[in-house]
Amino acid sequence: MSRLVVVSNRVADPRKPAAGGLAVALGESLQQTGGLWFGWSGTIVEDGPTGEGELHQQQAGKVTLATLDLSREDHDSYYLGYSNNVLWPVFHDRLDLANFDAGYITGYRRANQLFARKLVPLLKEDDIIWVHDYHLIPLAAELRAMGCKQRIGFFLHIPLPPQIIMAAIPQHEWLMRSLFAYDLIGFQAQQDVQHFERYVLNEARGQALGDDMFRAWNNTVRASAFPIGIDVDEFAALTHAKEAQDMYTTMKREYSQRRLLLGIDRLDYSKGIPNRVRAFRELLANYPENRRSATLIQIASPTRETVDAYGDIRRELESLCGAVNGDYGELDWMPVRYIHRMVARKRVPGLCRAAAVGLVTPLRDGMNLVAKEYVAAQDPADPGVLVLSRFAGAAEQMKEALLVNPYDTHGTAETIQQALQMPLDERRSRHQRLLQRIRDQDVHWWRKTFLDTLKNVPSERG
Ligand code: ADQ
Repeated sequence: MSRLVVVSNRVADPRKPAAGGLAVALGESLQQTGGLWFGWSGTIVEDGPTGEGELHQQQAGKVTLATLDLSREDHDSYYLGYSNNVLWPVFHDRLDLANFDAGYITGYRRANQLFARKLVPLLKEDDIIWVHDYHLIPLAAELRAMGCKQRIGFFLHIPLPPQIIMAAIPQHEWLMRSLFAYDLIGFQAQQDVQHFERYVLNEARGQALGDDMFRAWNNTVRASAFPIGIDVDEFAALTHAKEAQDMYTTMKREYSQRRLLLGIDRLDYSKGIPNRVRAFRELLANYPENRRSATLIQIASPTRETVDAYGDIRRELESLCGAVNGDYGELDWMPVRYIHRMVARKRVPGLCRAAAVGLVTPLRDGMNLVAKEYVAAQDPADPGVLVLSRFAGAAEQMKEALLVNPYDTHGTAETIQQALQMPLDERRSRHQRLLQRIRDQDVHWWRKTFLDTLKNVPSERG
């Protein structure tokens, strides 16, 4: 069995539950094959030389974790700059928030070259390499330039934008050409594959060969959708564990007279949280019977706070929540509870189960795992209703949710009202079908399908 090598910006010890579902899922294959997980250590060396970094190796069971320090300049241009100020906003259709500083691309390339240079000596001839996410798009091209012939797959966790938006990135052609150094590109949704196809046909003047095979720049690659899932069984077990049960009981007691609506996100502009609060406000305005009853709990954990756009969204949200509470709140009822913190993973299922409505309304999202977690946590006998943005990758799979356009405040408010009013038998039948789908295509299915496809994809590189 070939050894699996995973490369991602950050690395986690797959044996620790805090590592999260993805790490645990990748960890399974890494353990089975005595694999290697390679990435940034999280350490920034303040006065370190650019393009250099110390490599650390440690064992986590059968898995080797190899991590690399980054100099301040590499970190700022590769991670904060190009990854989070160019690729993240543009890939989420937010050209207005992109900063095409010319220095960023140099650092992005330099860091990818550094990753490749440090990885090559650790590789074996028949390794299977799986690279994750937008930080590392050019990694395979750098590895190929250093002579690597191994099979290399890439999974993009965020959306691929339409051709016309992609074309706004000054280095778009270089980025897309870099993708052709992989043997397999995995996207979250069919729509991302369509965006890729349009780019290849119209911008690169390449060809679609059928069976998800594409040819451009004298290379052939397979590009398919592999919607990422959650570990449904693990999440169900968490739901029945003490912490989640306690959370559920507390919420049910505290809000016994109320209907809970829940949002759980990183505080990112792609997640559409202000739009959600505006829709909630409209619900209270248009359907007064929800006053003193409907309560929105919005948990928004801090993220990337050194990037300007994140400070802006925080201020906007605080002011919106304050205004709704000021306008509609009563001495014994606050319409919005906004918490700018991470909640402990073990408590998430209990919170989800206590909520009559799960609000997952991003303006754009690669997949959105909270949508799947909300469904997995419900009591099948009396499940809550998922209100889901049509712009989340999850919407392609989760058609039985109530799909909304989060830009349409009025329409979203109407749909939330529909969710609050939905009869029990309809809630049950929608939930049953959603649960079946997320069970059939869970995170283990995702990992296995991607890796099986990567092993079998025709490769010109031997
Ligand atoms: P993220 O944008 O981070 O990831 P998402 O899928 O929504 O997104 O959530 C990841 C996990 O973080 C979930 O397990 C969720 O429960 C947890 N989480 C989020 N906010 C939290 C909070 N405030 N407190 C506690 N836990 C919280 C990217 C892409 C997504 C894609 C994932 C996986 O942007 O579209 O689904 O990768 O590929």
